[in-house]
Amino acid sequence: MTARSSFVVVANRMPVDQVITETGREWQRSPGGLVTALHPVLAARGGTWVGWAGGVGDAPEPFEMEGVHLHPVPLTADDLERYYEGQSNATIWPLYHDAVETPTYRRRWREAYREVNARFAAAADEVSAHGATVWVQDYQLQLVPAMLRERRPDLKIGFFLHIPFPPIELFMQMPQRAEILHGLLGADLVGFQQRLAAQNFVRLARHLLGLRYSGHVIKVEDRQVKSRAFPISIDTTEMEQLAASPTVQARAKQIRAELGDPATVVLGVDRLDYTKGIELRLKAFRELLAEGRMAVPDTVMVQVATPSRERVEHYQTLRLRVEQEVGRINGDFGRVGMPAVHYLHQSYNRTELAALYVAADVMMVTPLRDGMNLVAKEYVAARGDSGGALLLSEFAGAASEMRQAFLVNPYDPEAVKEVLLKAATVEPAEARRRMRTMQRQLRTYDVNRWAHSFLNELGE
Ligand code: GDG
Repeated sequence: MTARSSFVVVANRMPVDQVITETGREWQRSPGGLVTALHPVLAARGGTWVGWAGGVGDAPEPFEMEGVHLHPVPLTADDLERYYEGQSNATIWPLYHDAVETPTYRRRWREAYREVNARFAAAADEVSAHGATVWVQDYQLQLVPAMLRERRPDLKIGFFLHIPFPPIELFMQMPQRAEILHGLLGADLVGFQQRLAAQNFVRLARHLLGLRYSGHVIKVEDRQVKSRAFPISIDTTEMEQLAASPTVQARAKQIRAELGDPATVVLGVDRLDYTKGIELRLKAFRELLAEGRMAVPDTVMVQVATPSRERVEHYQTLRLRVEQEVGRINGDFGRVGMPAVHYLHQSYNRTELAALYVAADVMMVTPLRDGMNLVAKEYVAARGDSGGALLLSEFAGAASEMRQAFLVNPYDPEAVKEVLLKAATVEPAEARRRMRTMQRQLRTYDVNRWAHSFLNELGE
């Protein structure tokens, strides 16, 4: 008999990873803001997290960890290929990011997406107590709200989209468009990163389904669906404390020394994803070196590109292009023991990431489109010394809040170069002023605040 909870989170991934220890395999809570924010709410209410535990075939039995019930949903190898890599990451992901890569449409992927969403909805139904609040997360599960409401009209259902929501013209390409829209409209509250996205959604409901709306409330039969923006944030205190710790401070110094104590360290930290604008960042750096406006070893670049979605074709070709560009820059401008770009296709722990943030003079965050971009926020929180400069794309959700960053249009190569030079040579007093304003904002609006605003609006 499964325990039923009054608060349930449904997400593609469970917030835990299986690790191998001396005593065998065990589960560990995975790092990340979403988990940190939701854990207290879940623990206080004996809540349940429904999600995929990783791996294919049979799912582990439901278990409990740190006061939270975990309810794994199984995925087969076919599901993984069609629902996850296919429909989620080769259709929806590129389409919702302004189609910066061409989305691929496949009937079999759509069918798998429907089947897997139904499986998640059934699991959420199973663990939800009467009248429970269920919070569904992200683009992999857009059909779940309606599927769940169909089974359980007693539930209060919220949905949050972590990635951008596209303009109507782009959304209309999708073969499954009405089904997805109906799916989302099964929620009582649909949350987005940005106000414009929430507005797009309301207008789309009228355009595609002829639904009436007033302000941010859409009328769906006898119900009301609210569409609002809730910009996500980070656990600001945690990052501030981590970055200020003696271990991180010492490691940051060591990193600078290992880089040859350059005057300027330029940093990029991203999942290796074509939306993140890694190539344009490298090209800007190459051209500045070629024009003699920057020079090695005075300036060096570090690019962490965490491996991501490696079986999806767009990601394989991106990796080739990025590595070719890195090779070209180092071939042209590096010297023995002194590369211009330190490229790291690896995943790091939080301590090392924080040390990189502390070590960097300019943080380049240049996505072509991004729901929010937490790296930008983490960098700012990590700079307790109020040093450093954040170069930020106007197309990241974070740009709406972080107006004191060095904002740039990533599609304009000359602008990227100018702004990079400006950020690298900013007067310390001005850099501090910019940083402090952004830090104040991050301290008030952290990830806890985000979760609570959403849940309040949902009527919790
Ligand atoms: C999606 C949306 C939205 C990166 N490398 C390592 C590592 N990271 C961590 C960062 C940061 C997170 O991963 C990445 O978050 P982002 O927000 O930058 O980007 P997405 O992964 O695309 O996230 C995005 C977000 O959802 C939340 O709503 O902001 O727009 O696309 O926290 O620090 N963490 C560790 N090792 C690494 O090598 N431990």
